Amino acid sequence: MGLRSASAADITGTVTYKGTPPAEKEIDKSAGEGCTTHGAKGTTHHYFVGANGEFGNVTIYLEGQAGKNLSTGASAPPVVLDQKDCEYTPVILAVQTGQKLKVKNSDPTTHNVHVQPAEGSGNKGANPIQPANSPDLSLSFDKPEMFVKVACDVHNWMFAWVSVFDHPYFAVSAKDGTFKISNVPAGKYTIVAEHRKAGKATQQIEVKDGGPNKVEFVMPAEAAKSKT
Ligand SMILES: [Cu+2]
Repeated sequence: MGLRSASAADITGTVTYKGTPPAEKEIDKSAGEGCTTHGAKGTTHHYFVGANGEFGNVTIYLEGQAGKNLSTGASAPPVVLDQKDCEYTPVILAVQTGQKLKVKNSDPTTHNVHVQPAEGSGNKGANPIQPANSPDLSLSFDKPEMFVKVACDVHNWMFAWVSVFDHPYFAVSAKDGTFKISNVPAGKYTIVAEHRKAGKATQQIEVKDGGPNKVEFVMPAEAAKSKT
């Protein structure tokens, strides 16, 4: 870790989707052997929006923390990506540089895990094959990058996106739209909520010892700007 101020606190908050999200596309898994234990029909999972707009799977992070050598990824517990019924669970993940991404195959079929960083990102691509009942794969990333694409070439509907940070100040919102970024040194920050389709929303926050340090995001960002 780099230098830390003496006091630190958690940032908690919620993300709400305002309006009706675009409909998901249907996917047909019937061509995939071992994919249909729970039915052949699926959908894309771009928007995780609850009945009251609770917006899950949004990546939230503090801006301006990159390049400060703050990553604790080497000692952080692994983040798990499972493959179940030929779908990724979860589809949105976030890790630190050097943190293990453990990939499981819970299916009775073969997947490959095609990791596709953007060109020039500094992250290496990979495409390991993972037959049924094979050991978990362990992947990691060297450089910060938003939404590294992970796909399966056997099942062309399988996608997951992994964001990589070189600091620990990020979270992915849960199904109920809540998130928590732990142990943030006291101070002023720009906090960003980013979603692959709904864009970015930013806010300023001053983190104080003893809190409450709450942030409420409304997305898409246009809706946030126009809210009264
Ligand atoms: Cu697959």
